[in-house]
Amino acid sequence: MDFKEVIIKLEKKNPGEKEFLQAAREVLESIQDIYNQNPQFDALSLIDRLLEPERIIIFKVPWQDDSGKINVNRGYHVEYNAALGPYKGGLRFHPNVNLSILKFLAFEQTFKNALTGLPIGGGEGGADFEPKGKSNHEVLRFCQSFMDELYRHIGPETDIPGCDMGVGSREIGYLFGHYRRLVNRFEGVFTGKGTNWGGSWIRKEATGYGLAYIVRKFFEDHNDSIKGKKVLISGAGNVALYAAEKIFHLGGRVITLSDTNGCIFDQNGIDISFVKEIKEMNRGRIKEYLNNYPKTKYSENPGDVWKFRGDIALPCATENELNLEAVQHLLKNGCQIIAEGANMPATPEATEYLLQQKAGFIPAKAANAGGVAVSGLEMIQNSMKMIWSREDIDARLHRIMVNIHDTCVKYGKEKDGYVNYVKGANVAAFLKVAQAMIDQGIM
Ligand code: NDP
Ligand code: 2IT
Repeated sequence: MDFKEVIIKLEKKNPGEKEFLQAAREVLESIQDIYNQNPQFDALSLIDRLLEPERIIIFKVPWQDDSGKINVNRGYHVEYNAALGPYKGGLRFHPNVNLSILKFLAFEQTFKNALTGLPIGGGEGGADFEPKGKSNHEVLRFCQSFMDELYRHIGPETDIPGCDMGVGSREIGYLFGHYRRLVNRFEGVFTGKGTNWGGSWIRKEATGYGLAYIVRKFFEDHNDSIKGKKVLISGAGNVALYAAEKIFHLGGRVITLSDTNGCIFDQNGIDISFVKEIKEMNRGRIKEYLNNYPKTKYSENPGDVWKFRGDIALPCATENELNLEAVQHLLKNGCQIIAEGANMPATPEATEYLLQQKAGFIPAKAANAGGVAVSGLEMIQNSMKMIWSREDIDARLHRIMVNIHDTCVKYGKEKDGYVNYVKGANVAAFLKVAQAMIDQGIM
């Protein structure tokens, strides 16, 4: 099977869906060999079936702002593939949300979830709504209107949304509260819930902590450690902050963070607790860091993060934030590993260059799987009506990340010893999803 033809067909069928096509091309490139070595895959048209989401819902979300004006946003829910379990993935509220972005996220999520080893399929939803700058009441009204439609499509055994950009504990609370009221049932239909009403310990921290754990395992395999390493991180949201916190616990020094307005650089190490206060508690701007640390360098270009010298680079902001020039800079400056906290932060050219250079590079579906893994653990706890301890969840998260790392090594190690984590992650996940689809008949 020539995958060039598959790509041409996919482009025709999904015109203009830049991000979805980008994510699909990367996976196709990795799995082409294994696909062709197993003729049963093609005999069963597996690739065509995998490239089509099972269901997409698009709906209107009207809501009233504080001035009384009625606004209309567009809501989406992409139920990509449930061969391994109910649809599971985040909800994203961001002004640039469109079908292509949510399809790319749901497609990636299907493979990522397979790597966790938990019984979860892949999905993603969201809306082109900007929570930034809105009052709590406006966010509440938006979430209620969004849920007025979404509640029909989700359920603890069907589809369980969780956090992504612009959706954190506040939004999950508002969404869950309205769902509960609409269906008159208290059930584990969301993850990322408050720990006093069914949420799991460590879910908030899980993506960032998991990212640090997989990087630690990478260094252990090279008889090295995170201790004393300089770490460049982009973003200052959920993923970035908890990656920074765990890196600090493990003895690394986080020297950059960013938001959409700019980035900060402190050679001596950033005070993570203060950034948490600015971003998590006050929903402020990263620039406010200078109020307490006036000597910190600030640039109005968030992309400047990659110009500094660091041993580890963790892009944790958004897709396509790390381009070819940035990775060339990083490698020239001696960066030993780039691990993706965000989904698809490296552009295709950057990814290609990193693999050509045989650089240490762990792609998102392996590196940031800790978040959805703990979401999976939250679902298990909810269905057992039990709460596991913080220590227990942390240990399970750690085991899952080490296992994902080793799975990538198993499927991605090349003859010269270089580990192509992109290939490893894609092949391992594909084989798992493909087998489940074959077992279940034609779907
Ligand atoms: P948040 O909304 O909590 O934070 C996003 C952060 O990134 C904000 O600080 C935002 O700045 C910043 N940002 C966004 N775009 C840019 C940009 N172009 N340049 C610089 N900074 C930018 O989102 P999350 O931390 O939850 O998500 C970040 C990434 O991680 C996304 O790709 C998401 O899909 C992925 N992810 C999230 C998981 C989760 O559980 N939350 C799990 C796995 C992956 P500002 O404050 O100015 O908006
Ligand atoms: O990209 C991701 O893995 C997430 N946004 C987490 C989704 C979830 O359901 O916890």
